[in-house]
Amino acid sequence: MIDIKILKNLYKTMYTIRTFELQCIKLYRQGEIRGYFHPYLGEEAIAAGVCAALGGDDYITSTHRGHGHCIARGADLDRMTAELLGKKTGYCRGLGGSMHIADFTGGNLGANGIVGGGIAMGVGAGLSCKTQDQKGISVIFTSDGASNNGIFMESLNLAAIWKLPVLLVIENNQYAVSTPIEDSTAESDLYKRGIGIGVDSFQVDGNDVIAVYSKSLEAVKKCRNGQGPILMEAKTYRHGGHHVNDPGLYMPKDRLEYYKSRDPLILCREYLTETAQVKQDDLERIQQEVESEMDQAIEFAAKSPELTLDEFKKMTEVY
Ligand SMILES: Cc1ncc(C[n+]2csc(CCOP(=O)(O)OP(=O)(O)O)c2C)c(N)n1
Ligand SMILES: [Mg+2]
Repeated sequence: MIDIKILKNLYKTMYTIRTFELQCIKLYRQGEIRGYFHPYLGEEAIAAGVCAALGGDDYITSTHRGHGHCIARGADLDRMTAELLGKKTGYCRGLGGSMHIADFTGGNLGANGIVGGGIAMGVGAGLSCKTQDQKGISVIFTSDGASNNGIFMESLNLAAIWKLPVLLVIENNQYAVSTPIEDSTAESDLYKRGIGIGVDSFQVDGNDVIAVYSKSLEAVKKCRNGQGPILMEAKTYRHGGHHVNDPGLYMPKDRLEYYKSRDPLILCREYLTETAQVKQDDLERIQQEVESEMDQAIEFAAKSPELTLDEFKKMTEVY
C-alpha cells in the first residue's frame, strides 16, 4: 500500500485545490477577480496524482484550467491568490492572472490561454532536459479539445522520434466548451492516438487519485530511464460549465450526477478511512489547516497593492 503520509498529502492537495477554487469563485462573483476563470472542480485527482510523482527538477506546462496544476506543483496560496486578484505580490506581479500564472521556481512554465499552447513548449522543455543532461522530465498537462489541434500530434511525434523524457497528460473531461467529445472525434479513447505513432499510451480513471498517482509513478520512472515519451489519458468530467459564468445546461443531468457521485475527494476520503484506516479526525484537521491557509491568503492578497503605473513602465522598459 502507498505510504500513509503520501496518501494524506494527496488528499490535502486535492482539498487545497477545491478550497482555492470555491473561494476564488466567490471573489470572482464579488468582482474582485476579473477576466475569465475556468474551474478545475471535479478534476483535482489528475493534478494531485501526477504532481505527487514528480521531483524538484521536473517541469510542467499547464492549460487555461491551470490553478490545480499550480497548487499541486507546490505554489504558495498567498502569491497565487494575489496573482488572481491582480496584485503586485502575485507570481507574475498581477499581470498574468488566472490563465497566465507561472512559477518558475517550482518548474511550472505556465498556464496558457491558447488551447494546446503548452504542448510544444513542454516538448521543448523535454528536449532541453535530454540535450543538456538535466535530471528532470517534462510533464505536459493538456485537454481533449486541445488534442484535436495539429500541434498535439506534431509535438508528440517529435517527442517519440527523439525519445524525450516527456509525460503528456490528456485531461479528458469530455467537453470542449459545450461540444461533447462524441461530436468532435469518432474515437473518444484519446490514448489510442499515441499507439499509432509508437508512443507507450494508456488510460486511467482521472477521478481516482490513487490510480493516477500509481500510474504516474510508473510513467515518470520510464521517462527517467529513457523510455519516454508516455501518453496518459485521464478520464474525468467537469462539475459545471466551461467557465465560471457558464451554467453548463447542456450537460446531461444524470451523467453529471454520476460523476459527482464519483467526486475525487469523496473517493479518496473513502479509501483513506476504509482501506488505509485514517481517522476522520485526521482528515478534519487537514481540512481546517487548508481553510485557515486560504483565509490567510485572501487577507494577504486583499491587503497587497497593485503595481503602480511607474513600476509597470519601468518593467516594460527592460523589454
Ligand atoms: C487555439 C485556441 N482555440 C480556441 C480557443 C477558445 N477556447 C478556450 S477553451 C476552449 C475549449 C477547450 O476544451 P478542452 O481542450 O477540452 O479543455 P477544457 O476546457 O475542457 O479543460 C476553447 C475552444 C482558444 N483559447 N485557443
Ligand atoms: Mg475538455
